[in-house]
Amino acid sequence: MSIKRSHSLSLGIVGLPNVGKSTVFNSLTKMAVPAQNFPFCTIDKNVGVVEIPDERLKKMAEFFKAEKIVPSAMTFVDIAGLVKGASQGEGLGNQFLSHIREVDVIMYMLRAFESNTITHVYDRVDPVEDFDIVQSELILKDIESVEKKMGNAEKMSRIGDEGGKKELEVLKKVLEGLNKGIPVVDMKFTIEEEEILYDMFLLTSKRRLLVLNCKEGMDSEKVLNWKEELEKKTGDVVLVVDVKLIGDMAEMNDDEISEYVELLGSKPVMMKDIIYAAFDTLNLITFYTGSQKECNAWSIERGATIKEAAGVIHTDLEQGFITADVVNVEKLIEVGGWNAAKENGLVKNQGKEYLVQDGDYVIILSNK
Ligand SMILES: Nc1nc2c(ncn2[C@@H]2O[C@H](COP(=O)(O)OP(=O)(O)OP(=O)(O)O)[C@@H](O)[C@H]2O)c(=O)[nH]1
Ligand SMILES: [Mg+2]
Repeated sequence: MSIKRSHSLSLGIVGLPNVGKSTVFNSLTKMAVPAQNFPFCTIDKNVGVVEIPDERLKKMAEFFKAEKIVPSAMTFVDIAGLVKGASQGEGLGNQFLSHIREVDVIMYMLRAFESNTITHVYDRVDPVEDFDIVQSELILKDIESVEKKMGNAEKMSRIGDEGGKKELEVLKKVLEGLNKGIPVVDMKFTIEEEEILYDMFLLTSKRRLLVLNCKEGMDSEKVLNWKEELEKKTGDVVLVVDVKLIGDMAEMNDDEISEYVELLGSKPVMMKDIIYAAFDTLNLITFYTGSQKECNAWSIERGATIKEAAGVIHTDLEQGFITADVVNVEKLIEVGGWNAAKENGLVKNQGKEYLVQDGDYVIILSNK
């Protein structure tokens, strides 16, 4: 059995109240490109889809003079702030946790900025402890879900069901770890166990991305210490972001942004950097298809085969997969198109085991 390779990209934002979650979310709404296929569409107040900025796709579409451009998309989910005891129903957050069950990445928004006017629920600034509080709530919620599932798995295994037995074993292992305060993502599993876990949608089984919400002029040594401590604790990427600035920049046009960046003297982390970081956290790469009619960008996990990539485009293409012609999209444009790329020996014919590379432009031959 192979690992399921997700090609969708969705991110849920968690954190204490008043830390900047909605500020990030709202600035996304301003990234809308209404004429495109993936404008920011608000599915409901707290779910939005935005296209992934992609320079290669832009160049490719210009080259082909494409009538239609279809970028990869990323779904963002904003939930209400969590507080200690949220998993037991404290505060508002608990009821929204179910909204992030199915996301791929969880972004922890951690407040590092001080403010007299914006209340901190615990009256102090400590992003490291805040991370622990929020993660503990997710762990407690997972314990609840695992215990619920165990009842059913026990019944199944008692009547001799093999699947039930295996599930019960995994659940026991997970519960033991969770009870020690270990998030599922930091536990070790076999591929078979991972398969079973995949469908359980546990909150702490998701990859993490950490954002330290700082503000211009803060004590940079303090920020760096927090960043290092969090990196050590989690092994994850920790972005230092001025969320409020991102919010303000969402109101500016490109010229104003360039002017502002010049004024700052250094390039701040922008919304698209957060999107790319999420992309990297999931270990995704982008491949391309298309021509004059339509240019598409697709995302898939690094290490996927061309046959699996075909399945991202259409299940029929995967089932009927015969072979694929592959060339790096930038080289394709550089040499002046398909025929020139072929003449220059840049197009390689690949079988189903070929591992897709970031930036591959592919033409798939399928008998379905
Ligand atoms: N000074 C400062 N204020 C910020 C920053 N980020 C957000 N804020 C302000 O903090 C307040 C709360 O921000 P939100 O983005 O609504 O916070 P939230 O995490 O969504 O809060 P809940 O939805 O209540 O959980 C707003 O008034 C923001 O303008 C920041 O980096 N610096
Ligand atoms: Mg909010």
